[in-house]
Amino acid sequence: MQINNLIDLGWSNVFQSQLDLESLGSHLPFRVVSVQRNLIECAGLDREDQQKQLQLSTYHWRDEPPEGHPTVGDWILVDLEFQPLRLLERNTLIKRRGAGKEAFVQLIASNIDTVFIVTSCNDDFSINRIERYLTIAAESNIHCVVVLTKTDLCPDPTIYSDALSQGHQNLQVEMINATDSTSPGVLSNWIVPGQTIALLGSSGVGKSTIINGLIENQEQATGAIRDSDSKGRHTTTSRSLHCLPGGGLLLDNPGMRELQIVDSEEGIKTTFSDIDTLARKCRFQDCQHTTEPGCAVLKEIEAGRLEQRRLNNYHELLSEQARNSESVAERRNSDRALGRFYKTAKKTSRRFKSRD
Ligand SMILES: Nc1nc2c(ncn2[C@@H]2O[C@H](COP(=O)(O)OP(=O)(O)OP(=O)(O)O)[C@@H](O)[C@H]2O)c(=O)[nH]1
Ligand SMILES: [Mg+2]
Ligand SMILES: [Zn+2]
Repeated sequence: MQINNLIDLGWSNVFQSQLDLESLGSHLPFRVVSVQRNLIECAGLDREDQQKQLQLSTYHWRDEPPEGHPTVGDWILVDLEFQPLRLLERNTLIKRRGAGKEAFVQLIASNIDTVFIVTSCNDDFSINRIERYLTIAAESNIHCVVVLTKTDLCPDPTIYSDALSQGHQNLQVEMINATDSTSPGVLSNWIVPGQTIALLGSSGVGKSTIINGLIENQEQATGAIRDSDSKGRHTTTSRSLHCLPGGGLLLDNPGMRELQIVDSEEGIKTTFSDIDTLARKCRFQDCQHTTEPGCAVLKEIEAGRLEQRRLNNYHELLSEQARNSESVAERRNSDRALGRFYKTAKKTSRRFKSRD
């Protein structure tokens, strides 16, 4: 990663304005470029404005709730000895409910300006899943572009783009062969110097191949998919940020098996704004748009102007959102109570020790 100034790393007024006069002389901002287990890899400039890589331990944030932990894309303020002080407030945040039985929020990336939703012209393609990604990004007002890969392996890739344009007229879609060095060039239109783009999508769709093509280097390992079901083999195992030669940053992500939404009420409203607007015209205020008379949403479906699939996915995401947000809120409360318990226990033990 070669940088000459902080703007190359995505620094902007949004972050600058969070520094007070004291911080300006004695603190340095570093951007998180990868997080692996307990190690945070950061990039920034030292006092002499020389490029510097920094490795920090996550220990500093041990008492913070999950959302207070550094994630890729964050800005961390350090002192002149390069010791961590605090995280700067995030401009945007992409998160999901972590996989597994335990309810917890998993941070995917922060301070992202654009998301490339990458999917290939094969069995991976799913509009329902694309709407999930759109919802997660919309929750943070992040602009999305759908990137359809493997157009070279598909006799008629327009089938996929046509399917997408139904009900998503304003969605920007790019079609590429990521293995052809000239093809990812069309994505350059979306890459603005100083801005950060996250590539999200299932394993094997070509995220790392796109990154290698755009940075003109084989920085990221890529791996073949299974022929039987077009599924990838989870070649990329951790998130990492990469600088492009012409400016702009790309964030590679491991393919996600499951993308459960959480805290995404606004994201659903934005992604399904057509249904949300129609719902206001339903006869009953609490209309569920299933069988109710006078339902404006069902009327649109009957008229062929709204897909039943889209309504089903809307319902599915709404109930998932309610379920996950509730269980995560319960978990947050019990974590807080546990935190209070430990603090009190620590204080009591200190009091007893000082009496000994
Ligand atoms: N023919 C063709 N092959 C592609 C294209 N994009 C990616 N591939 C191939 O698909 C396989 C998977 O690509 P990767 O870039 O590793 O996929 P990924 O999305 O990074 O996968 P994970 O790291 O597992 O999440 C590799 O063998 C690539 O060469 C494309 O547009 N056309
Ligand atoms: Mg990869
Ligand atoms: Zn209705």
